[in-house]
Amino acid sequence: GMSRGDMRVNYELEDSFCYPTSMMRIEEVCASIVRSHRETSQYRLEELQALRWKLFSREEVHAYQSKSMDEMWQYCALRLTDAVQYVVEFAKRIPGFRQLCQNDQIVLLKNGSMEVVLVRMSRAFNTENNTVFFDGKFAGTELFKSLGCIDLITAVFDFAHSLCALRLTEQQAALFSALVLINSDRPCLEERGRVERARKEVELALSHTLHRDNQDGLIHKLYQKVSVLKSLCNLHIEKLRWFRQQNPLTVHSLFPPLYKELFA
Ligand code: MHQ
Repeated sequence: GMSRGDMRVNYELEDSFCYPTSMMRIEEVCASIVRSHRETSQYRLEELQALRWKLFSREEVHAYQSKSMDEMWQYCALRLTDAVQYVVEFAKRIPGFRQLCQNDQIVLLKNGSMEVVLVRMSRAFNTENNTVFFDGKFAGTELFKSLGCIDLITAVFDFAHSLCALRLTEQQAALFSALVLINSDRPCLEERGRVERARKEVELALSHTLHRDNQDGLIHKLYQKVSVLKSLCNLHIEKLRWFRQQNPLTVHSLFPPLYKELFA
């Protein structure tokens, strides 16, 4: 006769017939992107939550403000490059990204890694006092004064604030990060069709997750953020050009190679 075990197998088969294969595929895409995000998030959310009231003292802020522009740019470029490296690792762990040709992977990272860093910034942001986790403690905009581009810093902080207001879950943030990265509108893609298909899957995964979370309305708010991200990254590159005009040797010999490759 038939044992209970066989019955269970039959039920599982039946279950999978009820779902269209594409739905199982979407669940898989969701799970792998969320896992990639979790494994490469640099800081865990609980870690950041526990530290959110650890602020720099007045003296420490003053020490950062007294650094030369040169020194502060070098330091921030280093911190930013660390963060970018985690984003590169995130990308490499997404199946839909890994399957693209090397040229297109590089194009997507060149155009999107800073955008993903800015999405990730909202995890490390405390909206109650407008501070971000930087170098072990929480810092306000004034700490970055010596960079000489407070307009960029203010815009970046405003963005983090507005993204925090959406109160994304880690899963939603992971899928939004993948959406920002896998963008088939980037110039110089060799296999645009494949990037489009990979993007469609991420879009489905994101809308599926938002639907399940009863937050379908978030999708258009997230798409609005994409254009802000692009303008922030352009502003960052513009500021870097401005800095390089004054300190070409610093950029040339003291900035991390990956930073130069991506932004200079
Ligand atoms: C990441 C952790 C993280 C690390 C570094 C002018 C210039 C070179 C940069 C943080 C702009 C200055 C960055 C360091 C400023 C906007 C940069 C400098 C999430 C992102 C986060 C918090 C970065 C956010 C942006 C910062 C503060 O897991």
